[in-house]
Amino acid sequence: MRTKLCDLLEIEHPVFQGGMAWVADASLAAAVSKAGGLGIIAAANAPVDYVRGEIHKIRTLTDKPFAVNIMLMSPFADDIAKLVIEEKVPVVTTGAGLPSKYMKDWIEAGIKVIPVVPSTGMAKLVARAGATAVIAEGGESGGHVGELTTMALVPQVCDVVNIPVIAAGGIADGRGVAAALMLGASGVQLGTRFLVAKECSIHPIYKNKVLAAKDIDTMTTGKRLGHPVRALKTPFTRAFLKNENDVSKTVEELEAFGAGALRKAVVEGDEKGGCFMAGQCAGLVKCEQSAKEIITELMTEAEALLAGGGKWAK
Ligand code: TUI
Repeated sequence: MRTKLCDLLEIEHPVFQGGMAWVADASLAAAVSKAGGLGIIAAANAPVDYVRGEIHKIRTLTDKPFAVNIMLMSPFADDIAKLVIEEKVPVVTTGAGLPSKYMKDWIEAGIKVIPVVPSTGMAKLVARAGATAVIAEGGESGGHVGELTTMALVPQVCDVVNIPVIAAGGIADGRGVAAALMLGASGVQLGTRFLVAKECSIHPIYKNKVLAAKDIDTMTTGKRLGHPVRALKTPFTRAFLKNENDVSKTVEELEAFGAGALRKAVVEGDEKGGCFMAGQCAGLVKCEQSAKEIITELMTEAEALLAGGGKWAK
């Protein structure tokens, strides 16, 4: 299945792999890009040398297009913003903030800029600033989430911008892909499904938790900090919520409690202290597959559903 997004980015399938912090490295991104989607390296909170290394690595693995995701709350965001220009990264996605101050330089450098937007207001703003496309991410997704749901957000964003919209949040199979295209999206971004890709090197305990998760097994914490995060319900998330509801705990204490918890989940598989970020669609994720198998299955299922209705896909 091809959409205008495929021509714009020179990819075969309109599928992005989310730029998941601590998870989305060059190996996973290369596997997705080789399979015809857009692989994304997460800069997350990592320093510039790590991200440079991953960019160099992906170039040894594939000559297909890829992206770097810049987490705008990172203390290194300014350095990574310069790095992507130096390294001539073809596509940049952003999350957890407004990328306005960087966009002019990126666009002048020929970088395609695709910000995650949680609202129509932000979508209009980045479109006016020259974004190539926007990712409309609903609060069903894992990690740092906005308020609106994918179902409500995607068509409203499609109505206010003239650039392609990529739907994210709650999509894990071909039904989600087909639905997103019917809402007006030109592509999809999936995180949770790619957590269990064979080429995804997170701890096996993390993968097993995602595979075992049911519909109601995620929750959000961190509203009081201004950046709610969705993760699997574990001793960590329950303890975090308890602290959050305890008015005697300061914001600094809460931040300190959460620090390092994602790394503990991804690297150590720490069932007690780890924060296992995942989306509400974890219950749809049933088995480990290669990135190629995931993308092929998504496209085959969506095409079958859209046969007949496919004429509406943009
Ligand atoms: O960024 C994400 N997901 C993430 S980032 C992350 S790392 C992290 N860890 C702990 C605490 C906080 C972050 C884990 N998952 N998704 C994209 C996304 N962007 N979702 C929501 C937004 C967003 C929110 C507000 C984008 C822009 C925005 O602008 C508001 C403003 O005024 O800056």
